Amino acid sequence: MKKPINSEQVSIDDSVNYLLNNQNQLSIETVWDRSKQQKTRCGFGEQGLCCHNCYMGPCRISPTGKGAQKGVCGAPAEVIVARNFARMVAGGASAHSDHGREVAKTLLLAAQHPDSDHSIKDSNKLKKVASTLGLSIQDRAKEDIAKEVAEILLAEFGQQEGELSFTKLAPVKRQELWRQLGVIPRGIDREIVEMLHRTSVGVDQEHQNIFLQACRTALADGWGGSMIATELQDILYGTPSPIRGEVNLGVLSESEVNIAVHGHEPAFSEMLVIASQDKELIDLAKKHGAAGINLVGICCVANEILLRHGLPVAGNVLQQELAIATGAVETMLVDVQCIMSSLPDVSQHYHTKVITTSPKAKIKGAEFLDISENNSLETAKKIIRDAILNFSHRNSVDIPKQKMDLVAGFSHEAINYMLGGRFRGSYTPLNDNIINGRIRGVAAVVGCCNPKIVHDQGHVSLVEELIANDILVVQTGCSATACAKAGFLTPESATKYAGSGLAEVCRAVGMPPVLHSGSCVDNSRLLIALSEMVKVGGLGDDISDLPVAGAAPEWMSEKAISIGQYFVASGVYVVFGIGMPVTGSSVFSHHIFEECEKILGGKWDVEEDTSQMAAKIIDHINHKREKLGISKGRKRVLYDMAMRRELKI
Ligand code: NFS
Repeated sequence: MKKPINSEQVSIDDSVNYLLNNQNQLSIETVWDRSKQQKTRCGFGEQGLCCHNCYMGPCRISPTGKGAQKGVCGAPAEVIVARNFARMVAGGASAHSDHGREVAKTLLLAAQHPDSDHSIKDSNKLKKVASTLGLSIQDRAKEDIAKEVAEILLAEFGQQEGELSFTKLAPVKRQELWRQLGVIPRGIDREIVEMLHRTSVGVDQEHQNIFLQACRTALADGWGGSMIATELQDILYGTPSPIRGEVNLGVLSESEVNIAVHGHEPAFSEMLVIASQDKELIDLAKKHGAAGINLVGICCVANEILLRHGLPVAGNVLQQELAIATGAVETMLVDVQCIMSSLPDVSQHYHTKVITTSPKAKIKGAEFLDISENNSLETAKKIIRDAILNFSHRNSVDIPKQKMDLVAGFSHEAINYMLGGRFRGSYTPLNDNIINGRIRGVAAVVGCCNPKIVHDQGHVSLVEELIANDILVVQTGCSATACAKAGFLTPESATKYAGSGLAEVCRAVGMPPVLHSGSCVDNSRLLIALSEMVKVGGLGDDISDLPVAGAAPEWMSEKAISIGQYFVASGVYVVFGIGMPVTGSSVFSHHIFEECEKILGGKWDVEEDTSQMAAKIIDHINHKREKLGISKGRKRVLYDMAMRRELKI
C-alpha cells in the first residue's frame, strides 16, 4: 500500500522545514516544488513498461492486460522491463566506473610526476593493492609500484577478455559460481557497452539472459570501477579511520567564508582542503572581515572529505538547494553526479557563485572552470580568494541551528583494526559476536533521498528499528548523512538506541551501532568486508550464507540500481523502498524477487513501508542464522509506535 505523502512535512529534518518556510516567501523553487508539479507519475514509466529504445515506438504495455501486450518489435512486457532495468544498471555502473577511471589517471599522474600537486599518501594500502594484483613490491620506490598499479587498473577498463583483478577478493565459492554462470566481468567498459548493445532493438530477447548480463555489468562496477575508485583514493588521500565530525546545515558559519563542495570526485576537493588551511588565505579572509574559511561538503564528496579530514557535511542530496538558500555560501563547487540543474537559478537570489569543475558536467548559468591537473592547487587557492572577496556581498543570512556530532571513517581496514587491534586485526570478534548472538547480523543501509517520500524518514526509521533489534548497520552516501543527522553515528547512541547485545559490543569497542563507511563508490568496502567475514570462518563459505542484508529505502539514482544489482549478484538479499520500475512485468518481477535466489543466493525485494522493510530484513537474517545453526531461537522484537521515539532531526 502506498504511503500518503504529508504535504505539510517534506522532511523529518527541521533545518529543511525551517528553510522551506523561509524560502517560500522568497519564492525559490526547490526539488519539492518540482516534484509536486510532476503530479501523478507516468504509470507505464513507473512500472518499467515504457520502451523508447527505437522509433517504431515509444511503446507501452498495458499492465491491466486490456491494451497492447507487446511492443511494435514484438517484445513482451518482461523483455521491455528487463531491458529498462538493465540499462539503469549500465547507467549507474558507468557513473561509478568513470569516476574510478579518473582516480586511476590521477594515481598515474602522481606516480609519474611526484612534483605535481598529487602524491601517494598511503604506501601500506598501495602495497596491499599491488599484492592483490600479484606485483612484486620488494625494493621498489612507491612511485614505481603506483605507476604499475595505475596502468594495470586503467587497462581493465578496456580489457576484452579475462577477469577483473579485484574479483579475486571475493570468496572462492562465489568466484566459481560467477564463472559457472558466465558473469565474471571481463572489462569494465566492455560490460557496459555490451549491456547497451544487448538491450537495443532486436538483440537479447530473453529476460533471464538480460538479467545475467546486468549482473556482469554491475559486478564490473562493484568489484571493478567502484572498487578501483575506493582503493586508489585511499592510496592517494589516505585510508579512512574513525574521525569526529559534524553534520547538517548548521555547520555553515555566519562569521566565516563558506565554500561548499558538492558532487563525487575528491581529487579537487583535496586541493581545496590544503588551500583552505593556507595561512595567507586565512589572513586574507580576516582582512575582509571574516573569522576564517569554512570548507563544507554536500552529497558523496562530503563523505570523502569527512572521512579523511573530519570536515563538516552540510547535507545530503535534497539539501543542496537549501545550502544556497541560507545566504551564507560564498561559493559552491560542483563536479559530477547528483547535482541539480536548478543550483544556478537558486543562486540568482543570493550572492553565491556556482562553479562547475568538470568538463563532463557543464551547467547552464554556472561558471565552468577548467582544472588543469598540473595547477590544481593554484586554482583551488584562486577559488578561495574569490570566495573571500565575495564574502562582503552577502545579504541576509539565515542558517538553521541544526547540527549533530558524528564519528565516521569505518573503512574495512578500520573495522578490522578496531575489532582486533593493530597486531591481530581481524573480523573474528565480529563473527564471534554474530555466532554468540549479541549481534544478530549486519545490514548495509545506503543510497539516495527521494522527494517522493518524507526526506530522511525512510533511512532513519529503518536504521532505528534495525539497531534496536541488534543488527549492526553499515552505511554510505546520503543514507549515512541522514542517520548522522539523527544522532545515530555517535558511540553514545549505542546505549540510547541499540538492542542490549549490540549495545554491549559497541560499548566494549567504543564504536557506534551505525558505521559510516564513506561515499557510494565505497560500497565496494562493504563487499570486501563481507568477503573477510566469510574468510574468517564460522559463518558459511559464501557471502550468501552470511546473516546480512542491503537496503536503499529512499533510492532514486541509476547508481543505486547498479549497487543493488552487484550486491544481489554477490549473494546478498537487497530491499529497496519507494518502488521499482520492474513491477509492470510479473514474469521479470518473479525472476528477480524469487527465482534468482536459487541461482545467485541473493535476490531483490521492494517494500514501501519501512517497518515492513525492517521486518523483512530481520526475518531474512533470522533465516540465515537458522541455516547456519546459530539461531538459538532469536525472534524479532516487535517495534511498535509506542516504542518508537518521535523521528525528528
Ligand atoms: Ni549514492 Fe544517490 Fe548521490 Fe551519493 Fe546521494 S543521491 S546512489 S548517496 S550523493 S550518489
